[in-house]
Amino acid sequence: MKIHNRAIAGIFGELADLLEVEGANRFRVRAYREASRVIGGMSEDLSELVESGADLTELPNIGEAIAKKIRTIVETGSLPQLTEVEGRTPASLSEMMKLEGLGPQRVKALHEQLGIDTLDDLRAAVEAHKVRQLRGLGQKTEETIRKRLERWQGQERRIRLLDAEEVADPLVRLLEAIDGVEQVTVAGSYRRRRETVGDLDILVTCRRNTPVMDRFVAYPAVTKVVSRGETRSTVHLRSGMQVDLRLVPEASYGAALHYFTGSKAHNIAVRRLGVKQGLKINEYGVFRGDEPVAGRTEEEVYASVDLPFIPPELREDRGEIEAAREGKLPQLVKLGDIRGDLHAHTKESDGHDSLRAMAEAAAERGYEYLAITDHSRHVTIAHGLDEKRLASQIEAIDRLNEELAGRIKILKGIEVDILDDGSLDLPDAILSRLDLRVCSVHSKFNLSQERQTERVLRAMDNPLFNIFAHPSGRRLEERDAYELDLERIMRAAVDCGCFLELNAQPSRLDLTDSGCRLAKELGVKVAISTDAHGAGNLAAMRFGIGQARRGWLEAKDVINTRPLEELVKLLKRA
Ligand code: DGT
Ligand code: CA
Ligand code: CA
Ligand code: ZN
Repeated sequence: MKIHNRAIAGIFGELADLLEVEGANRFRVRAYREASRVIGGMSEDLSELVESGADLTELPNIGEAIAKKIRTIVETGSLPQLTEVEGRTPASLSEMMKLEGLGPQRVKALHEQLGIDTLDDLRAAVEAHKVRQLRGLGQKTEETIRKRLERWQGQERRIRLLDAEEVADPLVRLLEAIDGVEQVTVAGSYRRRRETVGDLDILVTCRRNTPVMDRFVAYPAVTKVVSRGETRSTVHLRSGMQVDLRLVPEASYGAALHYFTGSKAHNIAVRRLGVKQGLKINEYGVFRGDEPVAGRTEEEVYASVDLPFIPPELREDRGEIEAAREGKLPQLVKLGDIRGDLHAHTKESDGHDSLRAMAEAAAERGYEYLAITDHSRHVTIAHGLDEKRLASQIEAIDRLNEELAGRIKILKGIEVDILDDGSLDLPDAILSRLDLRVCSVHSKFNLSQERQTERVLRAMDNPLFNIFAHPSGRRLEERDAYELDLERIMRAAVDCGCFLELNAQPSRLDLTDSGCRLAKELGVKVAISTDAHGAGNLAAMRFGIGQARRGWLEAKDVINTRPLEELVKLLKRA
């Protein structure tokens, strides 16, 4: 496993922030911040570039000194300079900087002029109206800070699955590298592929006297050791994430994995089945009296209550146990079932890569087809395409298809805006020259449910409408879904032969899991699409697959598991 670009960018960003609080040379601070920005926006994988020995100074704004730091990060997973500054600054200052609206400048002023080091200090200063007295802050900022403090405290903080992966990957890699460690598994909501996770639950099996706990609490990203024991420890990481680590004996591994994968509701239901058969099921094993009867594998645990293995994504006590008992578990869709991606952008609108680069990347993933669906003209900030530009893209795709014949088929598409009145943003004449139209709402999110639903239904009346993209418009932890009667939309989609998108971007993931289930129940087929804005981003498909599995979808429920010929037929409504 390798360190992701975003994690590397995060390290430079953190370094810039902390140095700025310290009052370091502003050119240095700017250089690190710039590096963070460049790395965050790159589509190539930086770890791979380092491993292939590429010259990193060819990247914009990356000089020799920063290139060297990048290599250190890729090789060791951390950066000594950051660890050093972190050692000099209280961890609570970094925590304070994560509060929206409080950048390094403000944290520095609060720290130097009011001696504020923690969120608690900050709260006290806000209460005492001291913050408004600082130069450049004032009463309004103080009020904003108060509100944000309240929100910060009130809500259960969850992080998106992608961010959790980026925290988990290097940690798992470090644990696996310890001599004597056998298995490392991230259980909990992470393994169930929930769209957000509260904390990480890691299970480790190892030989006797392996110093797992020592190494775990000494991990450089740990900011606080909450508890430390022989078989269980809990820490907080710099990212704000809590991690629980448990050492479990081989003989209990399956039982522990089952228990800590959850969900709690699923566990309770399984335990209840056990009780009926005179069995006690817990994280140590399955017992009849004091006699252990199972526990080494999860399959054993399920078999002890006469159930087949239930995939983690289904374990929410939403009918999976009944289905398992009746032999009616769904054959969940897998990444390997996917034959292509039906929503992707290029540089023509707001993507980062060329048509050719996107095509190559899709071919490398083994796809049979890729639909290019840039934005339409209404989305001006994304340089949406008008008729003329779309016409030349159509020609470019035709030429590329001749060249790539036999490797991959590029489908001509568009992500066309659904306008306020339910019409589509481009004339039928040009839309009808395309292989498919992905349609979406990018404006007027605040309409009433009735009007928003009517707007989409009207758009679906156009026989050129194929796929309703990111059908809720939400952004996880950022923007709520708009009001929409999804069930009505789905019923109409069945009638007119349209499809709904499950957008695989880790901050979107709409349809939700229950949305997928509703779609299946009503008979609407789903397109799992990445909406990739760069070649590397096609890999987001795994998040869509996770969500689809949570929604009980099978390959037959998903249109982009179909061979090209079948797909093309599905896309012809009339
Ligand atoms: P999260 O972290 O909020 O995203 O969700 P989970 O599911 O990872 O929950 P977490 O971390 O509190 O606990 C991990 C698993 O441990 C959970 O999925 C099931 C199991 N577990 C925790 N507490 C209980 C409990 O009181 N009873 C049972 N049966 N299982 C529990
Ligand atoms: Ca958890
Ligand atoms: Ca936990
Ligand atoms: Zn898009």
